[in-house]
Amino acid sequence: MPKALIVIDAQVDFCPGGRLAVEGGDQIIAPINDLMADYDAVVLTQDWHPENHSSFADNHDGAEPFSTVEMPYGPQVLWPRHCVINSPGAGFHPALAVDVADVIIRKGYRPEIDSYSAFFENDHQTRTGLEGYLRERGLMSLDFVGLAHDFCVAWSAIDAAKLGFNVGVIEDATRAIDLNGSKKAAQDNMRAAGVMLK
Ligand code: VGL
Ligand code: ZN
Repeated sequence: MPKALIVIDAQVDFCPGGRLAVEGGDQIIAPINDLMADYDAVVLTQDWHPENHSSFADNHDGAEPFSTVEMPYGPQVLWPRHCVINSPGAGFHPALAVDVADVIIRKGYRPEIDSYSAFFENDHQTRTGLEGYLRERGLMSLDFVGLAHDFCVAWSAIDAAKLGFNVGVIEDATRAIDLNGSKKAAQDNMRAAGVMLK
């Protein structure tokens, strides 16, 4: 079965020194590059937020980063400002092998809604178009890597499993934010959805 490697948000702001740094985030870049040759296609995602994005704590009066608010589409964690469109932090890690990517999916560019998953925005309804791209190319087996394990990687992998793809997560090539036990919860939710943790 043709298979794709989906590299989630391997961006400067999620690596040490970035605005929403994930511990050890830079350590996974070389392993991800090495994995690419084993796949029929490589997909990169890029978190890509406008200045007025509703997931930024500083766009909510008095809100602290890492607190949760209720949005029309459900609960939403408020993050430090990160991956602002065209800012250096929104760029891919400089060592990532971007040239070999078949397609780059941007997400989170609508001010009113966040998008952790590469397939659906956080309302679980608005589609990014990635499912159609993969199906048209017959890429029904997917392995996920990248940042962050417990948010964008997990949400993407769970959506892919629900959509009927054969899904794995290569955990050594991910790193977690681990907010209030979110890594363990993400692992439990992925297993329950039929995602293979490799
Ligand atoms: C992510 C929080 C906010 C991620 C993106 O890539 O996991 N997390 N935006
Ligand atoms: Zn984001």
